[in-house]
Amino acid sequence: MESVTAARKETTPAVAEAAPDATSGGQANVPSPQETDGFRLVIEALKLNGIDTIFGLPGIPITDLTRKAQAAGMRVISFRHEQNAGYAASIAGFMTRKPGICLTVSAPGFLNGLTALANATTNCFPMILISGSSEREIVDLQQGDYEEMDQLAIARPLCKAAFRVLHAEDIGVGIARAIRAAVSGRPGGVYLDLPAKLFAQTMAAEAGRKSLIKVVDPAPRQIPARDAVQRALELLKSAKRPLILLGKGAAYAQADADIRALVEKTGIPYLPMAMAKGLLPDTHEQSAAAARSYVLPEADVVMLIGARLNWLLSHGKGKTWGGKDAKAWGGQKFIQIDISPQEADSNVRIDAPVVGDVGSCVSALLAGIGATWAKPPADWLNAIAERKNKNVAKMGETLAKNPMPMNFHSALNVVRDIVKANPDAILVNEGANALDFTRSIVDMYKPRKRLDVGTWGVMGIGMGFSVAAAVVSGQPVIAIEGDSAFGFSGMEVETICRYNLPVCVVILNNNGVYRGDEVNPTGGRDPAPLVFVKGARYEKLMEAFGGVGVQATTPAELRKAMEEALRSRKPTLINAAIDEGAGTESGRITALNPTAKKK
Ligand code: ADP
Ligand code: TZD
Repeated sequence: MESVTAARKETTPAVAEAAPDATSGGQANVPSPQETDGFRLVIEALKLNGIDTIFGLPGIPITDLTRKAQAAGMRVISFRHEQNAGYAASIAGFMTRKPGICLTVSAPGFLNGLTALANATTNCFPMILISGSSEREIVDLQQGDYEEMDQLAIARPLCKAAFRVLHAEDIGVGIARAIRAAVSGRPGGVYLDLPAKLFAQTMAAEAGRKSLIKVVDPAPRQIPARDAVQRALELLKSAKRPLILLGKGAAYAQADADIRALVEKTGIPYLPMAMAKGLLPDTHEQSAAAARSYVLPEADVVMLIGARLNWLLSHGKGKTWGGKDAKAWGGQKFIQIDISPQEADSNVRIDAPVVGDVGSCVSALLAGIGATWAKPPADWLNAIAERKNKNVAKMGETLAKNPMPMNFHSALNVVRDIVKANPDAILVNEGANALDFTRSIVDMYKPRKRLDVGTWGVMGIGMGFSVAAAVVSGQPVIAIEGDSAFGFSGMEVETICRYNLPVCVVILNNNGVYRGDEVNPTGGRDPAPLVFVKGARYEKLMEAFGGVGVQATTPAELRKAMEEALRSRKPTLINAAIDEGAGTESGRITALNPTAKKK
């Protein structure tokens, strides 16, 4: 950093004078008591709005911002790569309904954070990526500044809104706009560009204080129209085989008691999407999760609550829904509760859109169903129960097997028990097989306890999500990771150790992407593209930073190590050796994988 800093001062003396290097410790530019500066105003604006944590990675021009934020009592969690800080911010946003803040340096740091910003927008997680940026005059004339990049233009298409603040007196408005954009309506990612010069700008302290905005009602309730609610209730009442689908929008809304009441009072079977698991306990008798492939094609009226009919639901049509071919409509009628008025009809016709926030919509529906609602026909419920019992029994048999080496089932049978015994623990999950099997095998008991790859199926969320989950909730975190998935963020085990977070990482290690038994068909020396070093000792990575590393080759060893991790709350990494032939290509989404026609 020294040499870069020196070079920057040399080439841009005027800038260096006006805005002393942010990494110098800030001594050169301490405002007088009557004055404030850009650094302080950013911090005060965030604090004023109840934002108490920053996830980021320091460097020019935001180094001093991280120091001063910590000095001002904020929690500043420093990562080893901005992408992980970004994922942390986004999931903190999901968990708290306050925008998670990711703070990065200019150009490369900004770009590293951008994947997480785009992912947050895709998943409807509220987040603000705040990046320092280089000098506008030089960037705009493309004169070759240190880390030169037109960041605002690049961020804009990947987020809900993007803003830049040039003057200290506008910081209050800039942060207020960013907060509103992130959390109101459909939540999403927001970019806030803060050029280096802004931080050192000074202004009168009193005027600065007055310029800040405490956002009133940042995510206003959106009450659904009465006729929309009525239309939905009538359609629901007419159903012979109704089904409720709960999505992560329902989990986000934190309307847990009303959602449960709606499901239970109507008696309608429900399916939780992955991150809606636990909204009602997965063991709930109305859960149709174990009969998913039966209920989707058979249902006649489906009520979506905070879930989109995207690829994860086969776009609401095709064979999954009983359609004759891949694109054919299965004949279901849909009710869709969503805060976004544009969501309805995105894939199939929505007969009863209810636009509003989940909390307001569900309470309006509850008021409408009253005390006399007839439960769904018994033959529908019985048919589901029959399938469910059969599948649960079959799964029980598979889980009870004890093959050597372990497979996904025998390892996840342990995880299932540990989560059952620790229902407050947060489960982070990524991989392909490691994801799909965990989702179906490990029951969740409480809302917002399962955090995973979401709408994009993105690898790399693991350690960022784990850090944020532990920091935000104070609860233990269990991260179930494919060995490939873990590699995307593995260096953050240092972060986990540094902050001494109660995170237990379990790597389901099958020596590669999807599985580890492929060979190079040419017989050449390079390994096949999907395989890794055999028997890699990932647990040593955790030991390197003072955490606990365990290699587990049997379910008993895995159980012992997980129990100990949860008891001790020490950063722990368990390297669970899984049969390298156990996985399938792309897990459950093999069909999306274009392959050459077999001869
Ligand atoms: P899943 O992947 O679980 O199916 P999606 O991410 O596809 O869920 O869908 C979430 C939906 O929830 C989005 O369409 C989003 O607009 C909606 N949503 C998010 N927050 C709220 C809220 N507070 N009230 C209503 N809808 C919401
Ligand atoms: N890169 C990114 C950012 N996201 C992705 N989803 C992928 C690549 C492709 N991909 C998957 O969809 S799953 C996966 C990759 C690389 C890893 C699967 O291997 P794993 O899990 O070891 O994590 P299993 O249990 O062996 O299947």
